[in-house]
Amino acid sequence: MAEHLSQSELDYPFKLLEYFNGFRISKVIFSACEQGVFDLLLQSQKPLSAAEVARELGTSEDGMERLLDALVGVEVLEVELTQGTAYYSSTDVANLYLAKNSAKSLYDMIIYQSQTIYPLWNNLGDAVREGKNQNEKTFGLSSEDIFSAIYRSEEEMLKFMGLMNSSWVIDGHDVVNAFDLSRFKSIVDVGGCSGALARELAKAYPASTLTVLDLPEVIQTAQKHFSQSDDTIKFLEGDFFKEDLPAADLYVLARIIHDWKEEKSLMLLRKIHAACNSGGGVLLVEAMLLENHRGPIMAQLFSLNMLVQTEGKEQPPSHYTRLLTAAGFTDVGVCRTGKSYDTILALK
Ligand code: SAM
Ligand code: ASE
Repeated sequence: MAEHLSQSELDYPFKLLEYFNGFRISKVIFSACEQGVFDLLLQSQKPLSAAEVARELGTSEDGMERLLDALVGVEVLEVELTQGTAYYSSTDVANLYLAKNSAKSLYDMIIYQSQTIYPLWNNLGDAVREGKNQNEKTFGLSSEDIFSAIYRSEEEMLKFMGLMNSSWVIDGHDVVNAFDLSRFKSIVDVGGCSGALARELAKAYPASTLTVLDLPEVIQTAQKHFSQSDDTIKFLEGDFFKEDLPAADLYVLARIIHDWKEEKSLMLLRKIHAACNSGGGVLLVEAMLLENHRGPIMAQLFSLNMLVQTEGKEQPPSHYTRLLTAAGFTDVGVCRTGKSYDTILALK
């Protein structure tokens, strides 16, 4: 698709057209994941025709052929012709990231994007007009209590936790190694959800103890559905707005501050500062905007996502630095990873 980009957009708006069609490409990948196309192609070990894929997955042959052709069009699948029949196979990237049970699967991220984010973004125009989230219009739920909307059913809680979990498959390593955290012997991941980031921290810092603090139902679901046989991390039920926090050397706040209005974020940071051991600190993990807000495009899009789903927004490092300083932290250091999530370390 990008082969025409050297030509002027004024002669023919190739780039604009590609962007308009972005939602179609998203849905092609989402539907293929949901139908199990990538899992089937991985298992089969040999290229399959559209008729074979359709038969195995119980779909129409015509619909499946068009879907497979579009996946070849975006280079997620490959195709070869044998005696006039097209045979489809996966690429290494699809096998690694799109198959459900692969080591680096983003399947759970895709399911949440398809089934929750996509309907919310259908109301993006209203979100922009009203300046508030669209939980009420999209799902019939109060827009005030954002996590009771996000966790509106057991199934939704599992899907959201799956989304949170899958991010750290691709971003965990860079985030936990952005700063040397080995001097912090007790680490609490505040709002740590399924425990995925805490597991990455435990791997990188085996001499530190890792505790995941989250709402009681989230902790119970994490233990039931996301625990691993070799887990060294601990879980703690609590409400970080209503209850005292445990003492620790380091508090990790990953994708927490961006959920809330400034006064709530500041209250939480002050509480963390009060509970923190001396010489300790706090590590923020967020998709940070550039200071002039001109990128990265992922952070700009995530900020719109925060608008449709929460009460927060994405921010540049100077905003977080100001909050951390107001809460009493010093020695604020920023590390950009160059990927989706950046980090800030501040000390007490
Ligand atoms: N830190 C995780 C990550 O980045 O993958 C999860 C981030 S998620 C956007 C926000 C987390 O905060 C959820 O796990 C949610 O359950 C938790 N949370 C929200 N309100 C909370 C509260 N009042 N007390 C404790 N945890 C809370
Ligand atoms: C939150 C993060 C997310 C709250 C709601 C969310 C994400 C999706 N919904 O703290 C993850 C990052 N954003 C996107 C668009 O995937």
